[in-house]
Amino acid sequence: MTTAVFAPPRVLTEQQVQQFRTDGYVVVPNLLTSDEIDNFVAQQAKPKPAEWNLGLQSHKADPNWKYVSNHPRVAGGAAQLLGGRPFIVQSMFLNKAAGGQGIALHQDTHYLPSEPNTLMACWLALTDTDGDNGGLCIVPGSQRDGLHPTRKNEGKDHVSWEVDYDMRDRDGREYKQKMYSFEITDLDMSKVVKLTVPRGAGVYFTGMTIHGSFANQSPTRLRSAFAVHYVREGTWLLRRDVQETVPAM
Ligand SMILES: O=C(O)CCC(=O)C(=O)O
Repeated sequence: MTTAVFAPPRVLTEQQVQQFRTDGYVVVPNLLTSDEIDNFVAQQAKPKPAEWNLGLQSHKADPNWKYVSNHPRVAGGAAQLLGGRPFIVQSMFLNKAAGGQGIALHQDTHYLPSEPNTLMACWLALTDTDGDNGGLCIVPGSQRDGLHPTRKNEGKDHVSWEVDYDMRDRDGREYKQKMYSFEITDLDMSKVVKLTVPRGAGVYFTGMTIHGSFANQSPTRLRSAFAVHYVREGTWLLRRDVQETVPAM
């Protein structure tokens, strides 16, 4: 019997891989073409069958979400950084209209604990994004400092919510864990970098890298993004709602 060899395309240069290792993130231009983005955005604007909307799991049902989450350049870069086949944990369409709130700076590991912690993301800009329209912000090198203390964000510039999640560990032990709009309490604002990410580019970052965004202050410019969270094959997600990961590509 022969086993299929997993041979993803090489998307990132050695230098880009190195930047991800050192800084906990890397911005990679041209992951999606303009036509691919136009098509995704056009499909999003149309009415869709109700069964395609699975929330964070819509990449399992919606062909357009599936296309982007499994895209050889998007998932291929994740494969390179993970050193193995990426499995899709969740996907999110992050449209922020003029005046829209941001997401308080956080580490994804707080939201998506996993064992081992191989969590990473690819955040794709579907419009030109920057500090003015509420683009992605990062703290370079923060992936090395462990998990930071948090509180629930209640400020008006950032969304605020709270959910009791069902959890299950590898041994089958089940429990509830309260999660909320995490805000890091010891954040050094002088270290926050507001990234400029052009349409079609993606930002890969680790589950430990501090990131988030501020409100869209532009009166006219939409900020639109699509984010996919991946883990390496064999990783156990503790949250039950995202536990059934699917192999990418
Ligand atoms: O798009 C944003 O504003 C933040 C996205 C984010 O937190 C994520 O993709 O994990």
